[in-house]
Amino acid sequence: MTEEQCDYVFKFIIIGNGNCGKTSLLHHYIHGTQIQNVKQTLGVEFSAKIIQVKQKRIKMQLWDTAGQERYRALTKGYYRGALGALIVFDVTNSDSFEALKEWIKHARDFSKPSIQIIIIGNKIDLEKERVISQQSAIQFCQENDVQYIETSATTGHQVNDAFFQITLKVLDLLQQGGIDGEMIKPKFLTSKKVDENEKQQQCNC
Ligand SMILES: Nc1nc2c(ncn2[C@@H]2O[C@H](COP(=O)(O)OP(=O)(O)OP(=O)(O)O)[C@@H](O)[C@H]2O)c(=O)[nH]1
Ligand SMILES: [Mg+2]
Repeated sequence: MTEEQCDYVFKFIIIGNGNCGKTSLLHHYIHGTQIQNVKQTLGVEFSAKIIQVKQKRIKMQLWDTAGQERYRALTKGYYRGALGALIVFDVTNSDSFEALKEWIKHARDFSKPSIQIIIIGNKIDLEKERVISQQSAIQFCQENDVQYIETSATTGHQVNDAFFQITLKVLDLLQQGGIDGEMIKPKFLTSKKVDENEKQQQCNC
């Protein structure tokens, strides 16, 4: 299926502290396998996947960002237009959990307050090293009005569900009238509009 055959294009950002498994999760989602020798993301990497949800064909644009502090200024530039954020933390790392509040704020400040958010507690295969309980993560997410799911990019546990659920949330918001439908049509539908806008801008000069 090509983008032209899709009903909508949704932009998603994948954010969270470095080393919590963002790239590994995305790789598992796209390829269905565990990534080998994953490298720290430098800046931002783009992937895409087309899925069908509630009889709608959706192209997911997936922007995997570097979690390292030094890339923060660069990655913020990619939040614009995102309809959904997958915010990942590592259940074996309390710093990554404590940083969630700031990541949620970034998502809402640098895209739109209406951005849909799912928090992903990753690396649940490392049971013995776990320091953030499921209960405390659920409580945090309830208090901050965001969804929660636990995954393992190593075993693949609930990886598809995480991406599916955030897409569903965006689609629900769209169907409730909370998103401007014009903004999310496939490129071939909007390119004409862009051309017209460009012409108009030229005329005004
Ligand atoms: N055991 C286990 N290890 C994982 C899991 N997910 C990722 N890892 C490991 O965690 C390390 C970091 O994974 P990445 O996917 O590079 O993390 P990231 O969030 O993309 O990191 P940055 O690109 O630096 O922001 C790698 O060694 C992975 O193999 C998981 O679910 N379980
Ligand atoms: Mg990465």
